[in-house]
Amino acid sequence: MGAPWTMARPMDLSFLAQLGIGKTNSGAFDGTWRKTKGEQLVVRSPIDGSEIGRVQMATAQDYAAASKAAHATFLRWRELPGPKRGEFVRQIGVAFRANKDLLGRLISLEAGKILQEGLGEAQECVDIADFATGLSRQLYGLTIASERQDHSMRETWHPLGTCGIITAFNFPMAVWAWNAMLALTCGDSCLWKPSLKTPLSSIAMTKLAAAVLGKQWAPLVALVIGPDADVGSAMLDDPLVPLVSATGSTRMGRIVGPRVAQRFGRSLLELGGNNAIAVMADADLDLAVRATVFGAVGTAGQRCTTTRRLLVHEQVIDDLQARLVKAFAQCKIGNPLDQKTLVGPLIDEASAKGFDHAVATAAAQGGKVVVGGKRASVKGCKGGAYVQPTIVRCPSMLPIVREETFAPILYMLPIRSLDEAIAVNNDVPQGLSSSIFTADVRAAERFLAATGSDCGIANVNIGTSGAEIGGAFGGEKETGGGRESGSDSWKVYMRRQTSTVNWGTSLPLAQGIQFGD
Ligand code: UN1
Repeated sequence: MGAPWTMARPMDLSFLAQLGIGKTNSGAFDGTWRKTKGEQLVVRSPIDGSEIGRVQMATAQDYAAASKAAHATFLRWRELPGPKRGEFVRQIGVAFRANKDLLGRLISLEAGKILQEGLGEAQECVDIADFATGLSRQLYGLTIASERQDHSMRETWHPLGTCGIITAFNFPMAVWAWNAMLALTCGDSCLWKPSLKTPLSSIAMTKLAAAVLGKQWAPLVALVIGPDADVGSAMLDDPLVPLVSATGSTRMGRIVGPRVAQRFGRSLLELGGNNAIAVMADADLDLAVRATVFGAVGTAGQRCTTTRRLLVHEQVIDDLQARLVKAFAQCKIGNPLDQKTLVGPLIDEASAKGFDHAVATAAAQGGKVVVGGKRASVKGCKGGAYVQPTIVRCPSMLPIVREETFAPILYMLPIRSLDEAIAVNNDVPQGLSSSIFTADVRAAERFLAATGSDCGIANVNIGTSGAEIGGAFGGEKETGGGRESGSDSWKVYMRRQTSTVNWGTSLPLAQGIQFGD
């Protein structure tokens, strides 16, 4: 792995064929690849803007066919015992594992993240398949003490139906895998609407999973690549889709949540983050620097969990700033397939404009750019949108700091106490990830307490990004409240049933009610 994929032939596309991707690809899978009649989508690599493939997009008709097939297959799939479903999921994980290098490279090519992070994302797909395999034997319910004589009460979990999965460009494979592997184990079918910026990743994953599932079960991993107005809209209103799991912007979530609720569907929302690291005066600054660089600069600042705010005790802020300025300036910006690169391109020019706008706005509002702040040009990658990792020193929470800009901009603010760190951490509309660097166990525990961070993820002495799949992933407030991946997140993919059984010979009523006797 590695060597042949470096700068020598960075845009060698021949490996795509090994993932079943051709020059022109169908944008809808309902068990077979449909002859779609939608517009043709030209897929470009953010690395240099060059074309890497085409997709004939799905129409509303293709959507309906995929939804129907997914639902029909669900009706049979739900009858299979959980561990039998888990065996399919295990084999899908084996396929991910066997193709990890190719998948990592495709992520790098299509989403622009550096190869190491592309491989990390492919590994996340393997990990969640392993997790879901084990889960298939652990879809536990409860037995509950009944108040009535000779009665037993229990709670069981049953398959729900088709799970609609809407994913963003920044995790073009893993977010689907988090949802799909759990959904399949839980006895559901899946219907995936990927970002139009990363359709080839979705085709590759669907082909791998469908090959394992075989003809009989392949519609469980249905796919529709098409515009929001056609296929996205159809999914939100589709009564055959009881759960829509959507990852993306808060703006998107504001549309998805109410639309799905309108028909009493369930939605699982993973929306914007505005994640802070608090660095206390007693923190290990070496650790804090490393965690901050990975959190702010990794994936070119395009993770939901990216560190966007650094809240630093005034006693150490100048020291930390000097170290970070040095570290940021040393991050190599370049082609993400080059092993030395730490910062790849932003997804597109619109994102780079967002970066320019945020930097200019921060400066206008009283922030000072202490490193970065400009576009970068990368040799051989003229068509890509590259920017410098940037730190803006802010006197306080400027208005722009409340907004999520999907780019490597870190706002650095002084704080004077733990209480202030917590208050500033919580003083944004979003609530995804947070962390504190301190050697003081009291401060750490206070940050994690009910009166501490209000985020779905709160860490100590590690950064805000790079969560493991074993935990429940998601956040509060404008982040949307959803939880996916590990822990008991699987419960949202199932329906809960409470059953009371009378094994006696009389009919006592609950609450001791006497009715007519
Ligand atoms: C996202 O940015 O949408 O914790 C998800 C992380 C990754 C997932 C990020 N495991 O950074």
